[in-house]
Amino acid sequence: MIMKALLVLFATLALGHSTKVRYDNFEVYRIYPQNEEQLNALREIEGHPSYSLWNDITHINKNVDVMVAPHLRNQFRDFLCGFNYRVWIQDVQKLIDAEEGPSEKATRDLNFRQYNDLDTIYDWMRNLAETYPEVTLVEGGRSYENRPILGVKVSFKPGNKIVFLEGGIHAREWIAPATVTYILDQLLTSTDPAVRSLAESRDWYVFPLVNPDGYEFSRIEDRLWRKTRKPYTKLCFGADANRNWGYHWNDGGSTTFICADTFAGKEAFSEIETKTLSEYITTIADDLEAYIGFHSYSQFLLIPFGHKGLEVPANNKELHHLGNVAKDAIAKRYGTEYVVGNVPEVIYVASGGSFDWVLGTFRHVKLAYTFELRDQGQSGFLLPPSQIIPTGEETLDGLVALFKEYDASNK
Ligand code: 0X9
Ligand code: ZN
Repeated sequence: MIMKALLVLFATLALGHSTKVRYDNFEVYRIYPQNEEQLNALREIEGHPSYSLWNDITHINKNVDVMVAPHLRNQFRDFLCGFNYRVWIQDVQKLIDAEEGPSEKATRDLNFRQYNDLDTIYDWMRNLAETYPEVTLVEGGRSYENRPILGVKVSFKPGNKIVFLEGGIHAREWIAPATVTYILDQLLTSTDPAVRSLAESRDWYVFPLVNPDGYEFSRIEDRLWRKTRKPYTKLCFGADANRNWGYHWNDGGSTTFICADTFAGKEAFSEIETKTLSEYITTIADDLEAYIGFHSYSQFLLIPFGHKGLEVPANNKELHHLGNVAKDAIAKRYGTEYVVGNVPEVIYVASGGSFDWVLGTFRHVKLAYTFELRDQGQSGFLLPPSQIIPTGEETLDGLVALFKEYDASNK
């Protein structure tokens, strides 16, 4: 988006020579709008080239997180006069730097104390396929820059239904691929009987990085990149890969403004990533029981649908019940609090998401969820790597409980 392009330009110029975007002294404000007037004033930020919204402006008393460049600090604080707000993150770059430990390449064991790059994750997956007879490597599609969308199929026995795990559709949400790989690792190696029984009861199709170009770009160039990477103009790249799917495409909560972070694409499936992945999903759809996507941040467990008009799944009540079972299991381990509900009621209208298309197209799919993983904004997209394992543990607890309850009530 223009906003992003200008921010990037500013941040790059500030550094002088390197091409990597820096966010030194960028602040994130958490603002609580208290009336309609304040909500409308905040909406001005949405279209403003120099501010970056980290979440959406929805309703009164719902926090809005805004990243502000240092040269705009005084102007922005003047604007905030009369608002209820806090400086939530004081220096975005500091959090980015804190994420980068000494990076270790691994093929046998993935290091879950760091965020791994694409090659490391893909090498590890290839290695799993060579190590475990239950694991097969699958290609779910291709990216604009011609990377594979790599997945693994884990199958302990024939005749199982399929659970699809999707991570990394939004590039900057690094905890998503980290959590998906953690869960995959546990499905293969855990000796906990509850995890073993879950692992063996389904076939798992696990795709940690469905937006590989975006992920690499967020590692190498701009940590806060969200979209895919196809060039649309000289300044604006990519579409929101979670607004580009073909069920109620561009029907609320997305835009046709090319430069925006929620750009829906030129048409449904205009992005090769969503097109090829949707074609792949179609080939396994007959046996698909569950489609679960992983994002960050906010600690929400979301239920379809995201488009305008409040359509809900046929088994909406069951999805809420199972979601609440997962929520309780998650809270049990470290006290992490989730909110469960349909997309528009919990966050905002957002159409063209992957799980909307999966459920809208394949009505026999029983379970569709999106996890918005840790945290609640303390670090936002820049979750410290020390939280990868706890996030993985609690999220797996949630899945174990959810499927156990589902199986008990569907005997
Ligand atoms: O806006 C999104 O795509 C997700 N939130 S995020 O902050 N990670 O960008 C919510 C996705 C859920 N909505 C639909 N799938 N419709
Ligand atoms: Zn996301």
